[in-house]
Amino acid sequence: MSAERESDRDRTLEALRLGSVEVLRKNDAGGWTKASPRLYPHQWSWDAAFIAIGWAHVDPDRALLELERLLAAQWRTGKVPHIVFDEATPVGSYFPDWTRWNSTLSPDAPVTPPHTSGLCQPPIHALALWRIFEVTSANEATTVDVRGRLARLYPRLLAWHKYLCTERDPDCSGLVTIYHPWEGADNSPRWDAALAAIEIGDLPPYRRRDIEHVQDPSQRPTARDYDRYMWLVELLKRCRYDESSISKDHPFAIKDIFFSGVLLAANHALASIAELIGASDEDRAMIDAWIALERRGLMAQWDPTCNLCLDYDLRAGRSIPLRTFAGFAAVVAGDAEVAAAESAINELDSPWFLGHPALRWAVMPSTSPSEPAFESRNYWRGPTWPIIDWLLWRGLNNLGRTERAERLRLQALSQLAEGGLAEYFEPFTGEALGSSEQSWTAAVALDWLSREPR
Ligand code: 9WN
Repeated sequence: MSAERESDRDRTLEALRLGSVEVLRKNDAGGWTKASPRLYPHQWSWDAAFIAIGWAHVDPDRALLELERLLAAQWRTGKVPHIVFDEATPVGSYFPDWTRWNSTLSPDAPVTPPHTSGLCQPPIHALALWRIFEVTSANEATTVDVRGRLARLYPRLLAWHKYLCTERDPDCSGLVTIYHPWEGADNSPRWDAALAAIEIGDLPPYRRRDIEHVQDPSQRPTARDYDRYMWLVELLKRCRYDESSISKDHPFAIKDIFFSGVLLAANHALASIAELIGASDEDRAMIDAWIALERRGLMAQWDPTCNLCLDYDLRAGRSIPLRTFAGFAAVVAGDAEVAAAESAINELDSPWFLGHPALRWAVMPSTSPSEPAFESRNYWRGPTWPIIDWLLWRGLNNLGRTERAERLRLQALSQLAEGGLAEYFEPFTGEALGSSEQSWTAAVALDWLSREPR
């Protein structure tokens, strides 16, 4: 690269870094960060974990606070709720608000305020805490007692993973069951058949807020999908969010392969944290057993035709044969003992995915452009999501594929430098879609930028 192009690139990346810090600061609500300024004005679970990774590069104390606040809202079952609502934000700014969730119907919900939703999201938290430890260990100037705070958070983190490995996997399949599309990737075509089979009963009226913020409805879930999302919430409330009733009767119950791949990665991070803080041998043996089970779970869902792992619909009794980002669960898991990871890496650059000739950037489309269900602008049905690229990048590095990971990092950064810090992007044009100033996008940008050679 010529010296001139190199300094152009340096300037572009520095502008991206400053812009990312600005987004986190702007969305900082004091101890926690809004997922985005208008569309998502509360604390979301997996957003908070990515956001903490971003804060680790700016303010490690703030990074830990983010997760301390989230984990303080943990349910008695160990569940970490997918939304912790901000009391200061007017009810009605986001729908469904806490009154609609009414999660205090459950004896397991935490003391309010703050109010929470009744679902959960992929467990990025241990990955984030371990990343905070790595970032701060490399910085001699850090005065924050990261190890002490990890030790204090550890029981909650362990309870969270235990919840996922038991309540969400009562049959010990090594795979996590989700009960709502909001626990995974909202309107992904992965859920289409399961949602279509749901009969909606007496659904109380509601007013969506998301399409008031994102005014192009083609970027958001359809009214038909939304009715089903809301009906599933009504059913969860009817059984007071009781785990065993949900597991038995809830009409939407899917072994989510992506969630499961994240959990395997997170259990490795939890094992590292357990070692760091000197957790008991019993705990460490339990985490190792979860890891062993999850490796088998991912392999059981390996599909040699797609070269990917597939979700499994428990109610329909069948796998969901679709090519989406979720199929790369074994790569996300970053565990070399899962043989599926190698095959999936070979699939990464196929024309179904990053080798598709029309992509603006070689980053992961949420659904393969060659799938009939693909829609280039619609949320999880096609657009690219930087946090998904971050998880793939991390997994590739853990699998020793550092050169492939680096190419992905560079493409992902180029997308952000050109398109901005949006929620998601149109794969063929790179156009920014959804919310602008999305906190977790800024956060992964900061982590990627920290890997720039100095
Ligand atoms: C519902 C906050 C969240 C993300 C989800 C994303 C979207 C919410 C919504 O925004 O979901 O939880 O209202 O559409 O799908 O992954 O955590 O960024």
